[in-house]
Amino acid sequence: MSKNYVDEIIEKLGQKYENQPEFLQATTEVLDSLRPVIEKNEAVYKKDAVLERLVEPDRQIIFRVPWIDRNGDAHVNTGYRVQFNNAIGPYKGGLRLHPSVNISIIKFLGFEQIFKNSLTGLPIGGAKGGSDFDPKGKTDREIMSFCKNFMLELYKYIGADTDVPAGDIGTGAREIGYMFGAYKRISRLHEGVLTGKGLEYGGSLARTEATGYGLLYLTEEMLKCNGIDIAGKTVAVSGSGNVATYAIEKAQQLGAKVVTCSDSNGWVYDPEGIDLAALKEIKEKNRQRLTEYKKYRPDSEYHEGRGVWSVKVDIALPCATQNELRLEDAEMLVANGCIAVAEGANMPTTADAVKYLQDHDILLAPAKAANAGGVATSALEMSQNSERLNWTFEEVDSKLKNIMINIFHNMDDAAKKYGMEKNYVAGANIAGFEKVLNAMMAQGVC
Ligand code: NDP
Ligand code: 2IT
Repeated sequence: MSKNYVDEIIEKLGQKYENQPEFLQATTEVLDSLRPVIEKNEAVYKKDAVLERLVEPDRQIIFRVPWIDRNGDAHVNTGYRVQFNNAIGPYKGGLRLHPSVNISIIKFLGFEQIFKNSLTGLPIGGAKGGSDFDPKGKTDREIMSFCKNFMLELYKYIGADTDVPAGDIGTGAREIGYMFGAYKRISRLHEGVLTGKGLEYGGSLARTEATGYGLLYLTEEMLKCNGIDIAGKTVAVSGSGNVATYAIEKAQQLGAKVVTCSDSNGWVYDPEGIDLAALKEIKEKNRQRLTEYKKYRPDSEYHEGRGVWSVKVDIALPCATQNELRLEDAEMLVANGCIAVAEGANMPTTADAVKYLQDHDILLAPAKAANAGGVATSALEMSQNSERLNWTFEEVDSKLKNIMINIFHNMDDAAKKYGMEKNYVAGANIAGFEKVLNAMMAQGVC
């Protein structure tokens, strides 16, 4: 018997990109979920090479970024922008600045972004970019030098109706500001070419909070639909950046107690609940390490290394980076009675950990759905830029909440429709894919 179409593509990808493990991890999970959709009309999709076109980016731009340090010495990093798929709208996705960045990571993120953006219900395609530049410990001037030089090349490929980058790990309001300044100067256009902009020059209220808040809106809805109230629950959060901070804020507002957070050096356990004001001062204002936290909360514990998933909690919210929640962590969470995991970071759970959690009936909200609030609010920023108006915080926040509730129900319905009730991983992949598939089929082979 000849191999089915999905297996054929998974095998080809494995051969062609054996040195891109994160990209293979992301594509294998998605393609595996899409089997029931593809099988319905396999011959037609195969004839049109739908899956080949889905897994190969429209284009991958890789460029040199020189910058000058505080001593006047020049350095060079590699810049990336992978424009993956624009079937349903302009390319959209963040820029990651972290020394671990490589083409595999940018491709996995860009691929995931296609389905995430589709799930938002808004007209945005998938892309991702960034650089192996390390912003940690750099002065503002060094960051500025990098960002201006990064945009000196990137500007050629982006635009308000072409490709709209935004923040991600290592790229926050400061970096977006420097990049926007460079774009404006080069192009002479004051347009919505980036999202996550400052409020004074086209940014949207609630974009800073959106990913973390959205994560909690979706988690609350998922729990509610499974007969569970989030109020009173104990929560472990990893990370202490943009997503983690506002996940903690909203979890606390909803009456849950968050007892952990982390950075790449270590983690904090605060049994009385994380002091959010202290965390914001340490991370957002002072850009310091989490070792500082104990100065604000003497009764808390700081541990070097990994460990947030060893604490007994009801809910786990990984909000740092890919593959940070591994099989041994999943085993500890289950053993400690955890009921739900919702992914704030992109692909934070390894494939074997996903399987273990699902096999043990843990409610698992995948990143594509759970962290889509950030990019959804970016799309709302684009709308505001287009109409040259600013909406109130309440208006944006209530739209965000509706979007997250809709995403939950769309993935829940898709899982049920294909006989995989409560498999939200499959549900999100299918629901995100169906719209992109229909658009690709309607637009012909291109
Ligand atoms: P930030 O740069 O604001 O924060 C990242 C946090 O994760 C920091 O605490 C950082 O610690 C930690 N971290 C990063 N890399 C590693 C690593 N390799 N090992 C351990 N810890 C690490 O980024 P965001 O909060 O914006 O992003 C977090 C995650 O959420 C990412 O997966 C991102 O792709 C995803 N995401 C972000 C969105 C957004 O709108 N910002 C939207 C949707 C998803 P340290 O400071 O020590 O490096
Ligand atoms: O992973 C993500 O969705 C983001 N980093 C946000 C992208 C965006 O365009 O707001």
